[in-house]
Amino acid sequence: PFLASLLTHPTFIDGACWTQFIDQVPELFDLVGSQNRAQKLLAYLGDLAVNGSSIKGQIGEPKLKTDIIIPELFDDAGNKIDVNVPPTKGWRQVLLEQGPKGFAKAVRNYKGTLLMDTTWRDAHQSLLATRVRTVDLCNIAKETSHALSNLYSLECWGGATFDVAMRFLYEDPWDRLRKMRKLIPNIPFQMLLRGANGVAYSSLPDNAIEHFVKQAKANGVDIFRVFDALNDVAQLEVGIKAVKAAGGVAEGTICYSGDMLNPKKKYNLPYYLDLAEKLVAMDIDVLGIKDMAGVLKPHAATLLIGGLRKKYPDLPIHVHTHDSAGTGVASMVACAMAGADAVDAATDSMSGMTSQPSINAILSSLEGTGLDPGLNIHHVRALDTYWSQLRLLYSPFEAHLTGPDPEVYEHEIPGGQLTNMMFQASQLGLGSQWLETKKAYETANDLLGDIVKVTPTSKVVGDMAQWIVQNKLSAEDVKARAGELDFPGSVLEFLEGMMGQPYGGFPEPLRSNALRGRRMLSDRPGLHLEPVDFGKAKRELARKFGNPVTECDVASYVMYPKVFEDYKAFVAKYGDLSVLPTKYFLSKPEIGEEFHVELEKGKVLILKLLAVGPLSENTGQREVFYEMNGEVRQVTVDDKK
Ligand code: 3PY
Ligand code: ZN
Repeated sequence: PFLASLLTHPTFIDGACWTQFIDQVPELFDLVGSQNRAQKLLAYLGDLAVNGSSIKGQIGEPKLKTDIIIPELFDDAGNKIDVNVPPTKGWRQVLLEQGPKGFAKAVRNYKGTLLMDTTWRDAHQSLLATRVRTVDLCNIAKETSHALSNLYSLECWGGATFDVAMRFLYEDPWDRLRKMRKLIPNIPFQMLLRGANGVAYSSLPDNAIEHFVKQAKANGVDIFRVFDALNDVAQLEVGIKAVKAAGGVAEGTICYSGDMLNPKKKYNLPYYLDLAEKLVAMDIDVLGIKDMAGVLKPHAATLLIGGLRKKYPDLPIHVHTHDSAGTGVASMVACAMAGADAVDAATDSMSGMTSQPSINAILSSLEGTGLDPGLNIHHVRALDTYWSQLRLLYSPFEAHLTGPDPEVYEHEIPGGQLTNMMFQASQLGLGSQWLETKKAYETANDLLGDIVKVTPTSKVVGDMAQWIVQNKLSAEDVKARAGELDFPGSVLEFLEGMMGQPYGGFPEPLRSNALRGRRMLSDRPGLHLEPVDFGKAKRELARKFGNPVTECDVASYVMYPKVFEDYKAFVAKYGDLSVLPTKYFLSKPEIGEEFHVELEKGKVLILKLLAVGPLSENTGQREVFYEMNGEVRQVTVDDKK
């Protein structure tokens, strides 16, 4: 039909030149575009119907069998709130009107303790393998903008979400950011930036970080929590400078490690106060304390935040924790009492254990203290009904945590990693070996010099722990045989200095013995990396995938070249699947079950699976029949089973 319309179109018959023709009658190409998209979507749905889901990490099908019911919000007089009208102004307006310093001042002057909601990033990174998709965030966005209008921020980007979006969900993380931003104009968006590592697993050239942060700010991020996995100040500075240059709020962050209450431990109060001083010297807007493993006990929190508050009366302090040991609420309340300006929490259904502490538990704990975060508890609860349904939708990614892990004070495994490692151990049926792996994690950490453990150094320790278990090594074996053992790649990279310099230096002679002549950096890796040639990267992308190439594409490619290329290849084959409801992204529909996909505004496909044909012995393929907007369509699929 397209060719027929084309050949008979008057402009075409008139002999108008081809490019003018494209400009004048784009509707014909829209038609082709959407038919093409529909066909690609069918290819995905057909494959899913024959071979099942190929989404990495998925076990089984979603437990939720119905559509998610979107909660309604009511005002104090009992009237339903129309979420389509603009929400109440929030802290983002303060930021837009007064800039980062004015925002920081206003936060400091606020009498309550503000909250950051981590549900859209860390909570699902920690509980559901970072698998929550854009469509499910956007579906609750307007309600969120009304219900949580007084949030300090909504953490919704960065950390692992960036690569997981492309790698496993076949989504463009930038597209997610823009969509969320459009729907939530009033709450500051916060991202997690791994300092000089950007959102990758080792250092990038400085200009890559600058370019990335500039795009992040331009596309919607307001507050950047900048940390370094070794608390290496030189590495932190790269990220902080990039944020300040882009005009974002620089939340310079200290990673809390070990146990400040134990005088024998390496990281003590003077260490943290000294680090804070170095961050303040970089003119940060907010000081972040990041307790990635959930080992900041309430009394330590009182001493740490109390000490910092006394030293820096005008600097906003924002604290992050995980509830792995079950002390998250107590610790966040202690921080609030000691003078923190903002603490982190997650919606109840997505809170607890390796995630953040429950928002309602914190709200209730602060009631009557004069530190009220300024949120409507009924709205907070209403929103949670969405997330409790969503958790069932994403049940294939559950790690089935059963309770707090009191051993976290010993092994110090960060929340997200703890879930991943438990998940892997349970998938492999390694019940007792899991206990061994946790012990080996401690051993690996000791061997590496008791380092700060968070992405990417936590991966180094995790890889080394698995290697110790697999090779049945003791600490003594590793030390004695370091000159001949084949260490995991990430461990060598760490020892080379590619993740920065650890506090107290590298362990010797282990480092020299393990590296055996490889490079040994004593300053920051960025000084040794060639700056990115963005023009060249753009030309490469144009050659591989055609024009237009956006700055965001370039940023993704620079951060994760292979992941980006694989993502583009997937999209070329199956189209943009971010519009497909999650239930049908993860599992096939019942025969005859009707569902809708809005390809773009106003272009809705009504789909129904009619039949999956028999296996052809000759080709190893099956025909899958779908009804699409009333017409029968068929797609041929390789049966991979
Ligand atoms: C990340 O870097 O993704 C983290 O969540 C670290 O805690
Ligand atoms: Zn975290």
